[in-house]
Parts: sequence; C-alpha cells; structure tokens
Amino acid sequence: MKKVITYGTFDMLHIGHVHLLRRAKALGDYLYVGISSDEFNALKNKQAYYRLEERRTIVEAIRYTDEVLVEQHWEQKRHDILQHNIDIFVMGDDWKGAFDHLSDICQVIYLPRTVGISTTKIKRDLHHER
Ligand code: C2G
Repeated sequence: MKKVITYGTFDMLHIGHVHLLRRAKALGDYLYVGISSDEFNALKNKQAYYRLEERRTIVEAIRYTDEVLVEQHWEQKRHDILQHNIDIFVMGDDWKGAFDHLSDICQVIYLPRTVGISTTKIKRDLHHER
C-alpha cells in the first residue's frame, strides 16, 4: 500500500485545497493530512478563521483524506514519515524546494498550486463586498 502525506492549515477549505488533496491521494492508496495546530499557525504568522478542531473535521470529511494528524512544529515531518512508513510527501509548489531534505526517506513531490484562489483572496474579496 503506497502511503502519501501532506501538511497544511486548510483554513476556509476551498477548491485549491480540494484539488491538492485529490491529486495527492491519486499518487498512492492512503493519504495522511497533517493539519496545522493554532499554535503552529502562529509560528507561520497565520491567523486561521477556523480553529484546529473545525479545520480537522472539515478535512476529515473530504473523500480523499484517509487519516488526519496534527502538525505542531516544523521538525515533525521526518518523524511522521518514518513512523507511518510514508512513501510520498506532497506539497503545493509554493513550497518548492523547502522540503527536499526529506528525499532521503521518501519521494518529495511539489504539485502546481491552483491559480486564482486562496484564503487571503477570499477574505479580501468578502471585505470589499461589504
Ligand atoms: N494550495 C494549492 N492551491 C491553492 C492554495 C493552496 O495547491 N490555491 C495548497 C498549498 O500549496 C498547500 C495546501 O494547499 O500544499 C494547503 O495550503 P495551506 O493551508 O495554505 O497550507 P500552508 O499554510 O502552506 O501550510 O508544513 C507545511 C505547512 O503547514 C503548509
């Protein structure tokens, strides 16, 4: 069984996230999704609209997600990959190169981001519609 993992905040889940999860799952048979904790988001200077438990519930509802884990710090990826015997680590290509150091223990793949959508854009567009 080929196991895939990806990580993210997945706030205000949108089509870009769903395309990423769909493509990540298509690379293997089982997809782990690491959801950034609220504390980890603070390290990423990200203020999510939804708390971890809500973001986790929403990602768990996506058909491509097989298992969710919590992402609490940058260094846990290597541990997660070894512990779960992950074959492929996937991220959107805005992270291209950032995780190449993991290629000694798994295949590292960066997938093209979905253009024209982001949580930031959604917030900005809604703000302007007021
Ligand atoms: N994504 C995408 N297309 C978009 C928006 C996001 O493909 N239009 C992808 C991102 O590249 C990422 C995933 O969806 O692979 C989740 O995006 P975010 O929730 O913004 O995740 P991020 O804050 O980049 O956290 O340790 C890794 C970090 O936790 C990644």
